[in-house]
Amino acid sequence: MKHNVISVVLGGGKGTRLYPLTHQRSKPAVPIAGKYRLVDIPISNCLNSGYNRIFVLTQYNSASLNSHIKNTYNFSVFSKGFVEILAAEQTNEGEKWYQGTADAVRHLQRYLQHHHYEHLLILSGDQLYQIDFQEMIENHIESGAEISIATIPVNAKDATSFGILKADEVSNITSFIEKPNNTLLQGWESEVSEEMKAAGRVYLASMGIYVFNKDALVKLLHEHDGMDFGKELIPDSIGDYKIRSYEYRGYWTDIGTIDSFFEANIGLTDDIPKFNLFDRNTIFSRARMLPPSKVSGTTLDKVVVADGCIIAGDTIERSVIGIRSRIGTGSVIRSTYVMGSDFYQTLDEIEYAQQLGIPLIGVGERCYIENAILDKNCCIGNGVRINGGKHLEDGDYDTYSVRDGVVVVKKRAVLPSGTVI
Ligand code: ADQ
Ligand code: ADP
Repeated sequence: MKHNVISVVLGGGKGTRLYPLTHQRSKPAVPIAGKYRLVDIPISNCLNSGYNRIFVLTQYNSASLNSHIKNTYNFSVFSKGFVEILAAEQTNEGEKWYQGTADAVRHLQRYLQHHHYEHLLILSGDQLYQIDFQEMIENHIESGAEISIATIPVNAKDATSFGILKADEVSNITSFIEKPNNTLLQGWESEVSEEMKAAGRVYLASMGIYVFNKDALVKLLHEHDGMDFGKELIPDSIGDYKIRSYEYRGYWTDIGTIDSFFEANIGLTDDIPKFNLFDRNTIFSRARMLPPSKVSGTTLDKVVVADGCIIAGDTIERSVIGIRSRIGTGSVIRSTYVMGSDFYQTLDEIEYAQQLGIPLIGVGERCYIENAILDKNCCIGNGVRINGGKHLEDGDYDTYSVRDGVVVVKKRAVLPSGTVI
């Protein structure tokens, strides 16, 4: 490998915008596309780019994230590769959580001292994209930059959720503003391609993906006591460091909210999805040795089905069906992400639950489910009707939440037969 890179995945945001999916797990552990977890995306991008020394910084020392990383990313003894989780509470400096993204990397420096590297690649843990980081780092080195930020044009509506920047004709960043409100946006337009202009995407947004030269990072973190890259360190370093915009042209989406998480998952069922799972680049995840999925009497249209499912429903359309899902006879599922379950019930357990009238794990018989996310291990009884959509107001209830019209049934929730949402 010609570049000497260590990658850092920032996986520790509070994840409040992904509640209730983040109620019982850390954000990087949220299951995506029926069989992966969010953290697999940035890690796979690193591995596919040839960078195999990776730290994952998280606030929660989540057992499920730890076991996922431990069981998935095992390198051979001949490799120097590692994927290591550093949880905020494990540090000796104090009980305090990381105060922000820069603070998290500041804590990491202690561990980095033991490693030889020239560039630090800093990534978000909640984005869906496929990027060749080698090309980005090549570009960074050739340009003589000290810091590079991956950027993408966005429209005015989205611009308020991102760091927005301006760059000169040779892509050196000249100004940066973090999440400007509408009134501040004027004057932040950039020269973009005709295609982007036609789509109204005239603001150059930071993708929250940074390449730092080691020396520049050490100096920056030493000179500035800011806690956050986007809010403080990047805007503060303009003029003092050579910072470059690396404009990315592929598909990229921030999946920080339920709405964007839902769209990203359902989007996988398109004929040619923007995020292509069926690509030469592997998306790595846990090898589970599950049996193949079994389907009987079901009409499936635009459906992504993971391993180990037992499907006997009537119709499933534009949906993602996750590992070990059970779907009962006569059920109809539309525009829904069923995450699946962590384990199978045995035939004895099934018989016992049926005797007591307790819904089984999975979706029961004759259900109608539309515009929903069913978290793992949900027990949906018979004849349950979930009709998500914009007519529903946002809210939080015992067994489910509604966000932007999407009904999110909580992990392990039991919806008795006949429930209507
Ligand atoms: P946000 O995504 O809103 O904006 P932030 O909340 O700092 O910024 O999260 C960035 C990443 O770091 C996320 O993956 C998050 O989970 C993680 N993270 C947040 N706080 C952390 C902490 N204390 N410890 C560890 N990890 C943490 C950022 C930039 C914007 C840019 C967008 C692009 O600030 O400029 O436009 O990313 O999505
Ligand atoms: P995944 O395939 O999503 O990584 P695992 O197969 O590792 O999930 O299982 C996830 C969790 O479910 C683990 O903590 C495991 O111990 C737990 N689990 C497995 N079988 C059962 C069971 N029969 N009852 C309760 N929990 C179980």
